[in-house]
Amino acid sequence: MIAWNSTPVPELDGGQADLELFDTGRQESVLLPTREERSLYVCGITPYDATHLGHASTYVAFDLLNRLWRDAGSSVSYVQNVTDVDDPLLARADATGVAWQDLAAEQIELFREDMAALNVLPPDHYIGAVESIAWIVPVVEDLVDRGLAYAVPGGAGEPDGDIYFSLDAVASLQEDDDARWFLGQVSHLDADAMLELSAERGGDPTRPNKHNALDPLLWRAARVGEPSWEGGRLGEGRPGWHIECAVIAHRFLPAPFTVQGGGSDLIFPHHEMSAAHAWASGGTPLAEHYAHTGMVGYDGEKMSKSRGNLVLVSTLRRSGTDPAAIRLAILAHHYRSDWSWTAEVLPEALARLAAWREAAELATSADVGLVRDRIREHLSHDLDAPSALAAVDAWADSTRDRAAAPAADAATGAAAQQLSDVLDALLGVKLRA
Ligand code: 5CA
Ligand code: ZN
Repeated sequence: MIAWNSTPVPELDGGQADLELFDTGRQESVLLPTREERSLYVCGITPYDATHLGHASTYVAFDLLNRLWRDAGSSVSYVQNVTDVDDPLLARADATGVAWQDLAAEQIELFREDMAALNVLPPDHYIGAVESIAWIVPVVEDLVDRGLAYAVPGGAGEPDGDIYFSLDAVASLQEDDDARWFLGQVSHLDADAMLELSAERGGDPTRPNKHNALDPLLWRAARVGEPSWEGGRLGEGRPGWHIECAVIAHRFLPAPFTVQGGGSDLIFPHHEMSAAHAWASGGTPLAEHYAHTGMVGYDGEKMSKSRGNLVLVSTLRRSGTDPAAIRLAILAHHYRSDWSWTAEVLPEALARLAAWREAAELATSADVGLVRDRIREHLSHDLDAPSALAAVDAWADSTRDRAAAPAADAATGAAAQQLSDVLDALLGVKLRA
């Protein structure tokens, strides 16, 4: 499907040093040297709720990574999916009496508008689950043929033919002393924690007749009242969630690609299982590194439709909030921290944006290089946006003081433009419309 539009990213002088990034799989920061080519997959939305601040914060975080790599001269291949058919989407469509396709189309369009407004660079490939079914089917068939997936018998209202991935069969393919894949290599959770999270996040650990309670669904046989597609030897049905991302990433990116990204709610089971699927079907790791964003809440609570506390990007936009301020509000929090949207967050961001706009008009060409280098430096330390913002604040304060003094350097309009180019290219914050 089509992604969204973006304005060209200004090109800056100089290059970026190596990037240090926290890798969930390795449980430590890793150094990513500058390379000609980098590749990124960020798990996209399930389009049943318009973009809330949590979603926005995740996509803005990986947008920083994308921008930093581009700034370093790397060419970045970026892929994002849209889970445009899945249980939560179908449930919401049923509950609200809309066709699931209409709900998805409407929410995807809103997401595109939100991303464009927030100056998030679009992926090169924006791929829906529905459009990837034809690529998923042969992968699942192959897993079944190789004894790595199995059908669970129906009964209790369930049809025959749901296909599950066998974690134990895949584990037994590994040489003991040379295990290149193991369950837990992304999340490092113990079995009890995995069972708990599997039940919470779309798995079905208590379903009878599974070989291992944690085995994830690969293919869901057709049910009355649910959409389904031709599945070759699998029969009519629709794909499971984790195989969607594994197959889309494999089709459009190198194996392994550089960074798999998403919110921390995706570490387990989603990224753990996608990694397992990729390994079992392609014989290579899914990604070199896994990066996860913290969860954004509202006043200390989880943000959710049922609590009625979703803060939507589209609502803020419609009320006239400058999207650059929304972006700054997000960037004021480190991407790995869990944080809450509170009454203070937006006023602080608006004040910062106004201060930066004022200071930019007074910028000299010496300021441009200084601000650029400080932002690069902070972002190269695990995308430390809050420190980058503090550095720009310090520059803005000193610029205001300097302008008040009689011996102020002459500011030029060209420097003001260059300074806003720096903030746009590296932070995605547009001072000028
Ligand atoms: N379609 C799947 C991924 S394949 C999905 O998780 N969709 S989602 O709409 O629920 O979330 C979209 C993205 O936003 C995911 O990367 C998810 O981890 C992230 N996300 C969801 N809620 C929050 C939140 N409260 N804070 C930060 N990120 C969030
Ligand atoms: Zn995903």
